Amino acid sequence: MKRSALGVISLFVVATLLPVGRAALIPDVSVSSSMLAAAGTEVHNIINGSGLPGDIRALSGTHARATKDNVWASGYKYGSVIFYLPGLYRVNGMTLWPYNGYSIISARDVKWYYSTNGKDYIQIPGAPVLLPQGPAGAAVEPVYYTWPPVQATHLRVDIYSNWGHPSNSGFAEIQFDGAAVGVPDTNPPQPNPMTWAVAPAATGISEITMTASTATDENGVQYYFANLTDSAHDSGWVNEPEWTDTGLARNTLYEYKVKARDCSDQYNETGWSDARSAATLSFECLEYPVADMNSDGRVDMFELVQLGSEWGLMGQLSADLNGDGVVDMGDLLELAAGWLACGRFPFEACLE
Ligand SMILES: [Ca+2]
Ligand SMILES: [Ca+2]
Ligand SMILES: [Ca+2]
Ligand SMILES: [Ca+2]
Repeated sequence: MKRSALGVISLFVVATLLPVGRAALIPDVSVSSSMLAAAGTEVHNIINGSGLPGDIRALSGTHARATKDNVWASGYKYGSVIFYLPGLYRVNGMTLWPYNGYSIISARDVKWYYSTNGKDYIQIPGAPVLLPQGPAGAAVEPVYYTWPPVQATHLRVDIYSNWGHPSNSGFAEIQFDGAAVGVPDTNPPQPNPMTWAVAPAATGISEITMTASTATDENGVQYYFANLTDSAHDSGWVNEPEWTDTGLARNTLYEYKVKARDCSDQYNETGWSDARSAATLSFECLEYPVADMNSDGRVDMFELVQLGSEWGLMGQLSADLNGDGVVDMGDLLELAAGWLACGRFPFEACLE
């Protein structure tokens, strides 16, 4: 029972993620398996769109409740299923509908492989190794997976266990996501135009940090941050969506835009994001003088006015610099001793 509940939870979590970064359905995939078939099912039921809306292959949509004509239960618990792609494809994900008949048949522990010759297989980095259990005798929602693209003519899944059945493992449907190799990429990354995940913000007197939305593209992405105030500070093309502009002037407003491009031969670019600005700090406080009541690193008119406003009062007061419970001449002497003490960096900020 515990495993069953876990399966439902993991299915829910994965299935609610949006299918981001998807390329396109790889059409006309065929399949074979050494695992035979049970209950009148056939292995091609997992790749021919059976049970999907209109019984048409797709990367999304609900798979109807299991019948012998739309799912596959194997005759063995363990084994391999081989998928034959209609050419060389860059494969970057799949949509999987877990077995939804007698649901303990759902394949559980698996490994995914790719090949360009049908003989030598390499495990796909980032492909799932634990699959969720499908519902029992009900329609099943798609589960989306993506991984860094691999080029393949063949894919293979090795099945090591199921969700509890003594002898059969299976799926409702599997469809792969990718693009034919040799077909030019004409689509820029998403989102297009680019957007901000975290708007530019100062992190000191000379640095502003910003984060673009993480873009997706089947050929990978790069980002370009433009400093509209001083183009000498543009980032150039960088691989990470977070970027820090350094060596800036202090107390200065800078404006930024960001765009992304894919890493295909076409370098398709998104549109620019909207412009956002941030000002570097005018100073940083290296230390706080004893009489600095407002923690701005300097003892000045603020403190004198504060002392005047609390003059003669008793209790917990910010101007009670010597801590004797009353604001009086003793505190004024402390303030005078520390007058214009300054712990700001750079030092010019002490004179402003
Ligand atoms: Ca099916
Ligand atoms: Ca692209
Ligand atoms: Ca102060
Ligand atoms: Ca005092």
